[in-house]
Amino acid sequence: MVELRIANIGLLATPEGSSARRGAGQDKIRLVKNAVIGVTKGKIVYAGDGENAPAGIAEYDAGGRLATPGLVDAHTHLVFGGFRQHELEYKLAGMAYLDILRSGGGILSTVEATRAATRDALYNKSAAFLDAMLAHGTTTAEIKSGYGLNLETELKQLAVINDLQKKYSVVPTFMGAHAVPKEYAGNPDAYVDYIIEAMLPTVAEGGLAKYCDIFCEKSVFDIAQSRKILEAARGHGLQLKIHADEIEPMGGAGLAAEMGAVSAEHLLQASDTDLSAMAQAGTIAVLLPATSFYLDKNYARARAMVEKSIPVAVASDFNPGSSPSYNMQFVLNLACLKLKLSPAEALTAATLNAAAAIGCADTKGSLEAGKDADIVLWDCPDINFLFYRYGNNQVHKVFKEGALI
Ligand code: IZC
Ligand code: ZN
Repeated sequence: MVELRIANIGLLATPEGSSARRGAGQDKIRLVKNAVIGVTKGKIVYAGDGENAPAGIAEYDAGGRLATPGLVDAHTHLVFGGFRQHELEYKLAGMAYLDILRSGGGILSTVEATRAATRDALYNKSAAFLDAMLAHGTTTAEIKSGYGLNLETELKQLAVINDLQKKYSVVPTFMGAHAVPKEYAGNPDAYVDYIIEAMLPTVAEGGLAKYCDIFCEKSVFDIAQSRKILEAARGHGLQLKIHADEIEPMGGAGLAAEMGAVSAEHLLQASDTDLSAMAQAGTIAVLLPATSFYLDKNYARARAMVEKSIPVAVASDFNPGSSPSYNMQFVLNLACLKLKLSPAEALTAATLNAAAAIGCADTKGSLEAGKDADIVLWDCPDINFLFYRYGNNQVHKVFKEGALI
């Protein structure tokens, strides 16, 4: 007898396992028609055919709909002050993302707004985003700091993320190396030292972050500065992520492999050699196609990555500049149409592989006994339908640890 039976699931679609799937394995998902999911104490205790399903104390009728694992958004910058709608006109006038940043705007304008915001205001705004994300099928998200760029505000952002953790399933990443703040303009090495001497020890001692990330990009942080920060972070027991080879080819993907980073993100310009190094090291590629769309860039070479046996995840990159949307359904449309992932590969990318990229594949990312009951029922008959339609919210209902949202 289970506490809750989610019955009459037309099709259950899920990757399987507790670690990232790669190569041909990324395309292999389990499909069960006329399925039932049994839930007790927020955990899945049964996921399979209706005939052999256990009885339940309560029953929810899925109405023949598609069930998948809750989506996992493995890369967001969702705690921020203000927005950047004024940049739309700069973009239309032909100004590039990095030019806006070099002129003191972009990330740096969000830094000003985030420094000025109270912790409560940041919490309320972020909680509203997470509620809206749940309504769009995202049940777990990674969140980066990086709009403080001084100790006080980085700690404020991380405190907000840690507060959100009490109510939402979120994973905190420290990203003090997101840009060089105006206080250190023209002197990035001094800012790198400040991160290493003043920020990292406090963040690590407070247990405020699981990962350390860095924006390794032309005119932001170069390879030597990135290596220095990541080595220091690793020394403090943080795991590593890198914004690598997004706009200019920098060799960040190779650095991710060399440093044993859990993941490398973006990767539009990553070289074949560096991709092979990632495959060898088991580095997860976190691809952000909504950012390619929004910056009007090319798309990462996802097919080459799958062929090289790199586990591929996708994420929204939700932030006020280069990706002002948290909608993972749109990310999945792009994963199929632009990254050329099959629907099954795309589902794996947004669930199990994304969970692995943020260290929670043991509890999230698939519909299997023992995992958290984070389940989305879609107004769709199958995953082709889910990924072929776009622009409308196709969520019917979301269960978070067994509770109907
Ligand atoms: O606020 O522009 N790419 N960091 C690196 C971002 C985008 C966030 C932003
Ligand atoms: Zn990012």
